[in-house]
Amino acid sequence: MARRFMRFNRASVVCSVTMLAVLTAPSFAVDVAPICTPMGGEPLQSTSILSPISPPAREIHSLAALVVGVCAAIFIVVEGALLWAIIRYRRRAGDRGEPVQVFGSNPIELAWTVIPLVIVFVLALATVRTIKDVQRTEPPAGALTVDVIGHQWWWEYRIADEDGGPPVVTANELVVPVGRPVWLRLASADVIHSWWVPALNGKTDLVPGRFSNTWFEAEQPGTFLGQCAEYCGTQHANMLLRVRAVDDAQFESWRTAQAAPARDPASFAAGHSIFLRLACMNCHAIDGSSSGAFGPNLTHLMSRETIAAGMAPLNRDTLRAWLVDPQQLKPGCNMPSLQLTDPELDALVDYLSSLN
Ligand code: HEC
Ligand SMILES: [Cu+2]
Repeated sequence: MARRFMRFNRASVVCSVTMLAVLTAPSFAVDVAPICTPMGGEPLQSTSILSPISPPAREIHSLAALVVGVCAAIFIVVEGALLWAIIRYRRRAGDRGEPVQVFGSNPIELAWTVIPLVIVFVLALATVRTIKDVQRTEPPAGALTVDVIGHQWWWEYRIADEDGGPPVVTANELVVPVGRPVWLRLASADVIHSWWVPALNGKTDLVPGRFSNTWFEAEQPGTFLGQCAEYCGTQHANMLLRVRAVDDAQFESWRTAQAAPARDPASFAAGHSIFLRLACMNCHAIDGSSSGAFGPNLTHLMSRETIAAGMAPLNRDTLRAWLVDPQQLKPGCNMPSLQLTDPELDALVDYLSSLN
């Protein structure tokens, strides 16, 4: 009898330890394999929520640490008391009959009512405070305003011009100045998407028919990766995010280059005329040539590091492969194969890769 109880005790210890291990196994870091190292050679940041470099991301991280810490303390106290009781009061050889029966204890009842109440109250206050800071309703002072439009399966960015000029329009890769707040106004062109760059901020949904806001401030230079975080169709997993934080001077020169007119097509007349002759121009804008808005703006295509929302590094080879058949690289995406001939492909690639 006694030996059987000992065995039961050992089993419960093994059970508890296994449970502890499973429950605390790190399930935070969702790593997206970086397919392309940044142009500037700056560090490529991981997509872990454990390395925040922006105030809202840091606040979310601290709140998570507080909640996990409190829960871990509760777990240790409760599980410790349980183990202690199991071992201390186990049935020993010679024990006969029922142990002493105890009914009710005001101090204990009070303790396990009041302590959880206080804990819940503290966690609720900390959460409300974090939500208030993270979900601002007004842009932070001096913020750069950027409109983000989610499309199946790519991101459109419109960076406002403080001097009232037209916004800079680009796709998939956002460049921002280090140390300046960025105010995002998010909208969707089709279904619900979610903008999530874990190092910068929590997830913000882009809901058709309404605008949402969020903000971040990159405190270090770097390329920060993210991922659409709301299932939005076939290529949801390949709707990647890339935010490059650079110093003020680099940002201004990037912005000036993006605002400049597209490269004069004169020296690439063949490719340019194919672009205008085929359906390309209905879906894509190139300043001065076309204004399609269904697909990414190609005015300064080659200033980007990747193609098709982060799927592959952008270069002549991937560009050509994309034009041969977008469905090969990104099955189900909203660009059809236009069945181009080899000379047409060559001419188009020459023209498009001049757009820097
Ligand atoms: C029916 C609309 C449509 C037509 C026609 C079309 N495209 Fe696209 N294109 C898209 C969409 C949508 C994407 C974004 C695909 C994605 O990433 O999911 C895209 C992506 C691209 C990209 C990659 C852009 C980037 O930054 O990742 C290039 C380059 C491109 N198209 C060139 C062309 C050319 C050249 C033509 C004509 C031969 C053409 N497209 C015809 C809709 C179209
Ligand atoms: Cu999406």
